[in-house]
Amino acid sequence: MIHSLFFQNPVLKGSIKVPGDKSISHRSIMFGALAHGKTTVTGFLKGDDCLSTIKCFRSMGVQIDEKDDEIVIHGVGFQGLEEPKDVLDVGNSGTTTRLLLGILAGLPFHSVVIGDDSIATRPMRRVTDPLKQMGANIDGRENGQYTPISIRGGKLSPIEFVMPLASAQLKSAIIFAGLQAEGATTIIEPEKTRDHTERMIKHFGGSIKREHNRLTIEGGQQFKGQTVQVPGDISSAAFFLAAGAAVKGSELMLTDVGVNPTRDGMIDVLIKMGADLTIHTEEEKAEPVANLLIKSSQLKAIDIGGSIIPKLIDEIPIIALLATQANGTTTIRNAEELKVKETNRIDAVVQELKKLGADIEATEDGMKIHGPAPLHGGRVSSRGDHRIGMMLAVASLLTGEEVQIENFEAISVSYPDFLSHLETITNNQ
Ligand code: SPQ
Repeated sequence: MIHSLFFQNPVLKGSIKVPGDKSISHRSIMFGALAHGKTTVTGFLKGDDCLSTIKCFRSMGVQIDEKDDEIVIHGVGFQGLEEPKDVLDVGNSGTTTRLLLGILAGLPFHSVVIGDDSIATRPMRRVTDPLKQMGANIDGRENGQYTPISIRGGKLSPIEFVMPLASAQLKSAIIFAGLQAEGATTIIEPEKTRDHTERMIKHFGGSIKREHNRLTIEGGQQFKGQTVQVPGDISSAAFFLAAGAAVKGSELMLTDVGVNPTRDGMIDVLIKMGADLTIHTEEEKAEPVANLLIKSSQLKAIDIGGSIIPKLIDEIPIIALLATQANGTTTIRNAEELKVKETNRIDAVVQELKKLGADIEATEDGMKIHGPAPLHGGRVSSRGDHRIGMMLAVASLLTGEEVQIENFEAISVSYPDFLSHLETITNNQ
């Protein structure tokens, strides 16, 4: 589907409540299923990815009721999960794939995990290799690198695992396997990655120890059903934070946004770039939450790299767009993981933004963006990647011309209401 956007002299005003956090929504279903008793989730993201997670757990015999504003999971514990009668289809969701493999690794039945064409290109050996080392029987294309992946779980042994890359999905998969192993599993992260899995273990009555970047998890823990409140997704808010910062005369309030310190790199970047951002922190619950007020201002180029990268990895496409409007050259380094996301996000960002007039170049592990550059209309493509689609929609606000976006429907993976939210804050209807 091609979507045409045209905003003449837009000014963004108003308030938006972005949808629930995708990472937390996935984990709420998983922990709800693995706990005993009822879990009620509010603020759940009903995007395609999280709905895939629901479908997979229903296929393993878990009753999950979808109500208007809440999801109720009737948890069965690890041992209560049943062998699925059909393949487990994760759709476009890397998080579902990798975390699910960690859960399946310890379950005494056979299952096959498949996904869409994008999932079939995403590397899985990072997860399947250590899970095999722990005792799971796993196979897949290219020795377990790509889906379809078949798995017969088994008795797991704990390992001490030094993660070869900073990935919350890899860490979480090993945590789920560690919860089923006999004894203590240790995981050492090269950089701190999002810690929603660890927070949820504690929220569901379990324990996990952290000393610096070293995590220790005991096998055999039992979880009890809980109430989970999912905060707004900072990765979705990022599109409006960038739009509010870059579109002249704008003033936007984003309410109830999750500001977990392992996810808030976008806030640091905005502040360093000179954005006019005010943070009103709310009372801290299982996850910290804030209201964010953004006003437009002149932005300056910055260097982004090192330990901040895992805190803003999914925001790099929209940060790159923001950098096209900043004074000077912005450099993004240490972001080679972008090459194995829903698309190669380095190529996608550089090539699609160039079509709109950006002065941007790809580097080995990131990109360089020279600003400020006037953007113009044109025909671009999301390449089937939700974050590229939404970044290009925000870019259209800066062109004053028509921008046609191919495969725009990909945005439903994480933000089905994105367009209607964009329209409510623009003044050209
Ligand atoms: O689920 P998926 O497709 O991997 O989603 C993405 C995204 O942009 O929404 C990445 F493409 O987010 C990942 C994120 O990049 C979600 C995630 C998580 O919930 O644990 C962790 C990050 O991935 P990784 O590979 O660094 O662990």
